[in-house]
Amino acid sequence: MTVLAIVGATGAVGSTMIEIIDARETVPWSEIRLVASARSAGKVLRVRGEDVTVRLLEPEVFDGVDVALFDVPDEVSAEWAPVAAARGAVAVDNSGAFRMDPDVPLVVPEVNADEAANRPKGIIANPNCTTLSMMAAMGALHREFGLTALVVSSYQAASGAGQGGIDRLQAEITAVSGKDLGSRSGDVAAALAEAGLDADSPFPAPLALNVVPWAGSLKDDGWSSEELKVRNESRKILGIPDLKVSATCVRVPVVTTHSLAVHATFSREVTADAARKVLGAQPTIVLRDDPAAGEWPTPADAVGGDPTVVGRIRQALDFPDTLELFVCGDNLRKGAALNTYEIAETVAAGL
Ligand code: 11C
Repeated sequence: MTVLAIVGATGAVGSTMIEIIDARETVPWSEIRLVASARSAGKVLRVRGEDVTVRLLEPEVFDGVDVALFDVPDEVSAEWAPVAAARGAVAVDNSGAFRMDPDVPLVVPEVNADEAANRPKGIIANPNCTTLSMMAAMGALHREFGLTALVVSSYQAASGAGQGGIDRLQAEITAVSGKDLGSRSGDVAAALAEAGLDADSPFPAPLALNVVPWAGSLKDDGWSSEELKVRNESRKILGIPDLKVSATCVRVPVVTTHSLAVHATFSREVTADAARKVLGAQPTIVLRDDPAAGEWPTPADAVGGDPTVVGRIRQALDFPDTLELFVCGDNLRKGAALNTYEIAETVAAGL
């Protein structure tokens, strides 16, 4: 008997997790237990062709569980992942609660799978979706060329803010569609106000027909929490404590798939062709890199799929040993549910 629990099973990432599990030819679990807060407990969801009733989050729900996946807010994970671990489960947590804890490994299986075995607290953390979207590519390039610095701009999808973000973007698009918006973005705000959408957004500015240079909460010196996560988590996953990282995180009106423009500097000589060879050999990456043929990565190419899509690979003209590249990864799949589930499969293989 190997039992999997999914805590937060009814959210945007939880639903994607169930899709991923449904699509697997085989799973190592004899039981899959769905768990949620009182608001969703009692719902019935289909998992691998069977009806499963969502159970309430309470300590006993973890009895007999081998691996418990958490996709819930930080404060819920902070309280409940240790409860699951104390009851004998390995908790795999997709919140920010434990990522920088030195006793909790932060795992991307194709980069540092070995670290999943070293879990003194019985907890393994899954990275932030923005960081994750570039880790398959950065891990492969780092192994070959020795990464020393990253300058990153993100183009983050609305679903990074969960179902509320998806719903909000959809409502904004509906509000502006069919309107004559003229040539001024102020007209977008007017259209949203007319539709009663001038408050209660998960985003700090209109997202339809706009870009918003903000994700997360305000930290010291004007940095956003998301930008600091990209820096700290990249260092930990890649095992480069002094990696130089500077990130600007931007929200764009895309429903799902985060994109990143990456400026990556290496300690060893690198060419665009050599990078293409390395990335092309990485099974979890798809290269779309032929601008002459109109081939480059876009969120539409990556969404709904497992691989990270990479392209626009160029040797920087004025920076030695530096590449420019563009990366797209489905933030609900590799950025969240898929990587979390891959960690669970890694753990199950060692049980
Ligand atoms: C976003 N990346 O797009 C964030 C969501 O640390 O897990 C995920 C936040 C996190 O808004």
